[in-house]
Amino acid sequence: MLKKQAKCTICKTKGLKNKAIVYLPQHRLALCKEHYISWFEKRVQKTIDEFKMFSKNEKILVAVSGGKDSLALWNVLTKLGYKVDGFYINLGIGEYSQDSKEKAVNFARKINRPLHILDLSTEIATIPKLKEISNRPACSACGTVKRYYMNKFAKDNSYEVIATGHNLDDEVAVLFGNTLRWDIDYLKRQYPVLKEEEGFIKKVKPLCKITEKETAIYSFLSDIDYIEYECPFAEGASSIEYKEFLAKLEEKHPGTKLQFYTNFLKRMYPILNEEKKEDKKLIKCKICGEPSTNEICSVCRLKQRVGV
Ligand code: Q46
Ligand code: ZN
Ligand code: ZN
Repeated sequence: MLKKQAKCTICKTKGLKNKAIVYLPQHRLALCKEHYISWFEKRVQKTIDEFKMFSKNEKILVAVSGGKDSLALWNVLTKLGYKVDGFYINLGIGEYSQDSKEKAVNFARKINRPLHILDLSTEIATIPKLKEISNRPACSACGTVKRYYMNKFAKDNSYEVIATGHNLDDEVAVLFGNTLRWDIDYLKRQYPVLKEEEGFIKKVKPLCKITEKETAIYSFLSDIDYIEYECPFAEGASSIEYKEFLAKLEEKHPGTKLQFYTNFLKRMYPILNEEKKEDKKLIKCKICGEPSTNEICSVCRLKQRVGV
């Protein structure tokens, strides 16, 4: 909660008396609009530097969903002077896809950057159709095809890095779930940078230390028009339950989420990756040539089931 009449912490140091509109308890800061926006952008820059994510010479592709995180990310990176284009996948999920596409297209126009659009219905099939045919949860088929087409598109169009809008809440919820299951294989790979490896482009998460709420405030203060409702398939995902639980903890003990995540990266991640066990060998899919752990990759298998 923001104390009534609180003054901006940064303004105060400059002898100014601007009222704070945002209070960040875990950082002990109260900020005015201008200083909140610059705090947010500096924090993203710091994360990029800390994890050596990319440089200003690299061609970056940001995965745009039309939601606040991906649009805020595109906005910040562009303002920070990076060369970033957008990539939107039309998943064919009724009204949700129509509305989110409109937001992505309008935003690209606003910041005057190219937005590439890939239509899943012409590549393979829409998500509702894939869910029906594959008999798998929508999100599992969706995750597989999104990863595949994003990577393939980036490679075919000589992008060097893929940036996604995953925020601290997303990362902490996944970390929490993986820890509950002691899923070592996933924990070993939970890092804000996934290095380029055979057939895979480097992937980064520059918002990994910023909460969903902080991104929402940034988007609001920056006049970013984003889709405000979730994909209908998101309902019931266990990560939402984890997020609710973690939000309660955070309320009682501000800073818990950030600590859980950063201490994992600092203390646990290196231990998990100490022994360099050979990961499952990647081979090329016999049909499309993309990297895969099986002779035929999961997208080509899905395609076979769809009959395309
Ligand atoms: S878009 Fe796809 Fe999400 Fe919708 S079907 Fe699930 S994974 S919830 S980020
Ligand atoms: Zn200020
Ligand atoms: Zn394939």
